[in-house]
Amino acid sequence: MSSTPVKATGPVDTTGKSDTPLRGDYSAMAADYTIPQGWDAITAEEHARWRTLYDRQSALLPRYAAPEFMACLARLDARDGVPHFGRASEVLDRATGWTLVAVPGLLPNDVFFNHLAEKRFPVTNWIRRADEMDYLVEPDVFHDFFGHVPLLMHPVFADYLQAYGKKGAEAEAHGGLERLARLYWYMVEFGLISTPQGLRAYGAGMLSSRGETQYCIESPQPNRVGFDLERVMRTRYRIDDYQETYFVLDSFEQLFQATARDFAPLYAKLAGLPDLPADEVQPGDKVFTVGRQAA
Ligand code: HBI
Ligand code: FE
Repeated sequence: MSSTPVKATGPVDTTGKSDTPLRGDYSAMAADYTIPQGWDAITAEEHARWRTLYDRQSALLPRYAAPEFMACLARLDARDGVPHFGRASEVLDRATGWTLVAVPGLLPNDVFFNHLAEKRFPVTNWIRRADEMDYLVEPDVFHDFFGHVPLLMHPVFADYLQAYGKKGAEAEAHGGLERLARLYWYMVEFGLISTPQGLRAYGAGMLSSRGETQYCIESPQPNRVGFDLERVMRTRYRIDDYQETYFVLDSFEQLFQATARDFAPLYAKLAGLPDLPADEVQPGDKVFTVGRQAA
């Protein structure tokens, strides 16, 4: 099973339905949903669980992960236990000006976007239980830190994520939230990138999941389609299983360049077009087949 985070329900519902409570403690948070990390209260058993997850995923990286992801992860020196967000923020700040803030879990879209726009990445402060090593409903500290933080050390990707966050207010104003969420889901959580050695994973949702790290590169089942902003914004996605389509970047620069335009006219144009299913190749798609680059 995938450990990809499903969309929140409950106090910070990001999908319009609120039926199950969220794991984190939202009772003592600041107005911007931040909380103290509570690093000193992390138990030896929790640090050991972090090391198990870290070592298990790290073993897969040389075969499946983008080289940039591996190089950035190494600079964070985060193997020994659940990272101290303040100390990790010092390393991150020197690299790209980003810092980490501890949060109880998923945030309302507007709060989340505002943190990204100000180069603060929200990291959940709790770790999954021992019986959740392979499947997790909400993102925990391992998904958020191991999955998302490494590429915040990469200047181009870090600039993309800030530019993405700045698009939040525009999306709220122009009915584009769902489309902006798809851009995050496909290109931050589940993105692939083309390299001279073949396709590699860089998305946080796949690289924090043992099963999906391998599946997204090796399985003949999902579609792998060259990145196109409108195509991504029109394409629905699954939240409770491996993805049926992965989008492939030529470079992180390509993703950053895609945000260097107003999205409002795009939202207006797409409003008149039907959504696309997650499991179908479309006319005009640049299709990558397993084992070879695009035909
Ligand atoms: N909150 N903490 C947290 N982490 C996320 O990744 C996150 C979120 N809230 C909303 C959200 N992601 C998605 O809806 C994005 O598409 C905005
Ligand atoms: Fe995530």
